[in-house]
Amino acid sequence: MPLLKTPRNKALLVILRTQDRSDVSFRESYEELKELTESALIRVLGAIEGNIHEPNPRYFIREGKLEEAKNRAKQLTANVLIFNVDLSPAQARNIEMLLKVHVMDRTGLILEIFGRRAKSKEGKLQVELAQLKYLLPRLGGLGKVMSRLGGGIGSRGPGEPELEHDRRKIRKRIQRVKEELEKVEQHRSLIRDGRKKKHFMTVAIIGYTNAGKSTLLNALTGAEAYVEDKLFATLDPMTRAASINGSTQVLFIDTVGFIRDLPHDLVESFHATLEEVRESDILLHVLDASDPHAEAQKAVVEMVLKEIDAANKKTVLVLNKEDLLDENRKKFIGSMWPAAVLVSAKQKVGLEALLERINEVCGSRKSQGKNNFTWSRHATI
Ligand SMILES: Nc1nc2c(ncn2[C@@H]2O[C@H](COP(=O)(O)OP(=O)(O)OP(=O)(O)O)[C@@H](O)[C@H]2O)c(=O)[nH]1
Ligand SMILES: [Mg+2]
Repeated sequence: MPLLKTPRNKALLVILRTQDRSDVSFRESYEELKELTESALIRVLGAIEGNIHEPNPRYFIREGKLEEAKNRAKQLTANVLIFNVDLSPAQARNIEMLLKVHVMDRTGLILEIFGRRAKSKEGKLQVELAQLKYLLPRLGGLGKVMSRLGGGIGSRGPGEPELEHDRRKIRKRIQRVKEELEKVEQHRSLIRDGRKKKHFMTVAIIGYTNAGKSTLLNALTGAEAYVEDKLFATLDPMTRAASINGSTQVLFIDTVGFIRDLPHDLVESFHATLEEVRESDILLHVLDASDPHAEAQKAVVEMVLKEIDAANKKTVLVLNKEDLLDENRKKFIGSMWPAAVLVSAKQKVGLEALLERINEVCGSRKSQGKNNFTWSRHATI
């Protein structure tokens, strides 16, 4: 059976430590890749690890590691190797050819999750653009990461004329998707102008994936945004209103989560969504305070904000999942981030203090003190 048609639902993870990411431990990489893999609904059967001093141009890993991967995959009956690094299109192709097993890299895996999650027209277009850009240089391998996309693109054999035909088709489609996305952006920009005229305050909820952004949106506004203990549960931004002190109308915008080492192309594809972040009055940076890697995750989010020109916005740091913290951890994070607001979005704890802080930071209305501070969900807009 050609590899293209075989399933990719049982994975052997290949965890590599490279020179430029020597700060990330095997354990951390393994846990992240496992979560990503499971979020893509692929089962993890096992993992192998290796240190890479200098990537092999042909296969990224050396012969010995290839042999080990082959044997473990066979022994576990894995049908896909998932790498925690990004491979060049040729490297992925070469490994597939040699080992006769599907190969996915970290970006391919993230795109796979995005593809499953996007629901709105805009979300789907953004994901399709990212997938097409990823797919273009990868045509010609045995397995096509996104073969189900683009109306059968890549479903034929790897002959050169056919490949050229597919490439042309993809380039055309990229152009079309970009044009459609431009229309979406224009539409969004009109909506934003309308909000500005009505003096709404817009608050973008941003943060690392799985930090609890959608849970917080739901808690603050009574919305019913999709919440799940998986990475990238949210792909489509949702906007909901609440009012503070009966008058200040606030629009909260939920956004796609960030993750470290997101390829630039991928960030670019979410331009329309990220524009909402850039144009908002204030950012709520939600951090999972119970995660041992919270500090590193905060740094990643700040880096992405820089990349999208939103680093200088007024920001309130929200330390979420308070209910999971013991007293020691609370003290520790309290001293580390004294200006942050501690909440539990799930238990709806600390929300009034958070809204008061938002009100203060925006300076739109003088805070009236805790006792007579009110907010209502589902404000009419
Ligand atoms: N214990 C606890 N769990 C929480 C809290 N807030 C969110 N969670 C859980 O964390 C997981 C992720 O929550 P989401 O709201 O989907 O997180 P998100 O930041 O929107 O995630 P993405 O959309 O995937 O980026 C879910 O299982 C939530 O139930 C909290 O305050 N306490
Ligand atoms: Mg979410």
